Amino acid sequence: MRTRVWWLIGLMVALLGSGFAQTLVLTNGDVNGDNVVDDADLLEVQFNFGNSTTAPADLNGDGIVDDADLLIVLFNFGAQGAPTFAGQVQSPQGAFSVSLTVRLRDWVGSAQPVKVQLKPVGRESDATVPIFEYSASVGGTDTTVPLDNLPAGACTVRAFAVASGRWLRTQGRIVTEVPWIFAAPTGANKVTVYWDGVPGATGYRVRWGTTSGSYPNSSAVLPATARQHTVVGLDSEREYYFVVEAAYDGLWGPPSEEDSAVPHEGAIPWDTLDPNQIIPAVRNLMEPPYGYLVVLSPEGLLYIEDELGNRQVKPAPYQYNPTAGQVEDRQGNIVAPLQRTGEDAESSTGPYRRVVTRGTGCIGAVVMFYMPPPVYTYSRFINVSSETNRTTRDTPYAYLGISYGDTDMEGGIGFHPAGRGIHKRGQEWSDPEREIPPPSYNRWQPYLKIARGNRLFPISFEEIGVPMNHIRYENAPYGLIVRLRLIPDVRCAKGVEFRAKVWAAEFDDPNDYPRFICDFYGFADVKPPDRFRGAKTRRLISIAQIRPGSDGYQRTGSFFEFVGVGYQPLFSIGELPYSAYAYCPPSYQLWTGGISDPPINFPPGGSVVNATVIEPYFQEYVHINLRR
Ligand SMILES: [Ca+2]
Ligand SMILES: [Ca+2]
Repeated sequence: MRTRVWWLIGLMVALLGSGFAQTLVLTNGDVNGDNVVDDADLLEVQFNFGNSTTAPADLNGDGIVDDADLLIVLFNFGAQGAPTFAGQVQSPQGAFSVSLTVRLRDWVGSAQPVKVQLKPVGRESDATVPIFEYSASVGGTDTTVPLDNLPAGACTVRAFAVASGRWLRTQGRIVTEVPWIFAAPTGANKVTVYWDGVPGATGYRVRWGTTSGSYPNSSAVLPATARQHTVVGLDSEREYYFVVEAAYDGLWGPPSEEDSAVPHEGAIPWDTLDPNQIIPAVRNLMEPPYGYLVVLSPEGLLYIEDELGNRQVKPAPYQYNPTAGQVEDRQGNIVAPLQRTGEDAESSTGPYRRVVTRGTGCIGAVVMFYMPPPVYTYSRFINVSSETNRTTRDTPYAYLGISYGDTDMEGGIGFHPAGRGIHKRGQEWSDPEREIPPPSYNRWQPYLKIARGNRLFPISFEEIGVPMNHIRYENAPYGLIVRLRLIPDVRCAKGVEFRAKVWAAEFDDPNDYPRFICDFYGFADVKPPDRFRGAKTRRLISIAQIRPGSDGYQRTGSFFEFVGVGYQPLFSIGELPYSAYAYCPPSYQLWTGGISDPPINFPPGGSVVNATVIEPYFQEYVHINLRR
């Protein structure tokens, strides 16, 4: 008998559309369980020929060893199963699910216990990478085996019967879905689709249609490096629905979540990557179209225009790490802590202390804040303990936030004391590449962040070493008045506008607009909440404090006092020209008890967080005190 050795690759079926399925068929004929069908198995069948038995020599499970079993060996003669994986079996951990169909070939007996194991493609022999394992009961007909809690990526999957004898270990491949997509209109007749990569994927395709859930159109196969694709020739003002699929060598994974977009005149042409087209298109959406412009594009590029009209484009230098709750540079060095949702100032532990008012049913907000100067004559109103630069990096913030589903966006300003830069190797650097010193002055820095689930996301945040938008106190001895506005664009632009306008506070004259200092305008991609439902709007004053002490909060020595909401409590007691408004389409309304909880103290006596309410919901001033 000639010897043929070939790898059994499971039959893969990837159907276009919702009928996505893959099938692993385990090859029969290995009577002695050595993972090869050869002479030894043939001899076993011949030796037991005519016997009634439940032993593996009865390969097809009909209770007798006969011609049918002999044919199974002959038909599969020379076949060799896939090897075992190296590594330890571990519980699967991940966010993805794929269904696999498994079948025992040439089997009429009862269902048998089968194990399905998988490892990332290319790491099959790497013992340091764990094996994820699933158990199923499988017979001679197709059995669906759900593989839940998978990591993202392309995996080699191997299935084998738990009992020795009959079936070879069979190998196939699966690829999970694309974890995130975003479809943005980029012109009157086109939409650009962005996505996150699937580890190990060899290609992608974008599919679309005009009905949700149906995608009759498909792009060509796009390379493994592709992360965006522009679909052209679409009808203007018509809604299209998109999914992205990842492939491993022609095997297509399940479709991503769906996103939709409406091509329209005036859409921002992100796909051109041209600041001279993108910036004017964004300006066209602004009212009024002045001020510094810092635009965060869907793929994480910053488009910047300064007050002289100089334009530039560069990768967003920082990203938001939702797991750690901090802003990091691309090397993972810490820039600043940011807020994490879901923890209250009133809880006994938490990464920060804050005063928050929040409500549902609105999708945006405008709030006027008063920010005291760090020091005025001999009084200190803002203090960030210098030693915390290396540890907690506690620092004051004032910001607005909106969350819905797993998306959270936040825009505001954060205080950075003189001497703080990027935390790297136990030191403060302004620029880790050039290793120049951090700024020697106190400043506020605007930021705009979007987080979706635990995805690392680029952030619009002015670079510490490039101080164009550092808001300094040098011309504002009485403090700053900051007007924050955060609102998803409801005019089909599929974006969120964030604006911080800053004036120097004037002594005894709070009702005239004081001297204008700067205007920061951010624009980032986001999916506005479906018909504006389910959004939670919040406004906050906080000190980030990322390492709580044993008594629930750490007395770091930092404090932040006399910050006002719609109110200027320090040098000239009085209302600010605007107080607090929430945006509920189609218009703004006062931030009232109808939409929000009032601010509260922590502990109730207010020794750590003290909110003095002037008018409930939209006028107050706040002290947060972590003095030791
Ligand atoms: Ca064998
Ligand atoms: Ca038989």
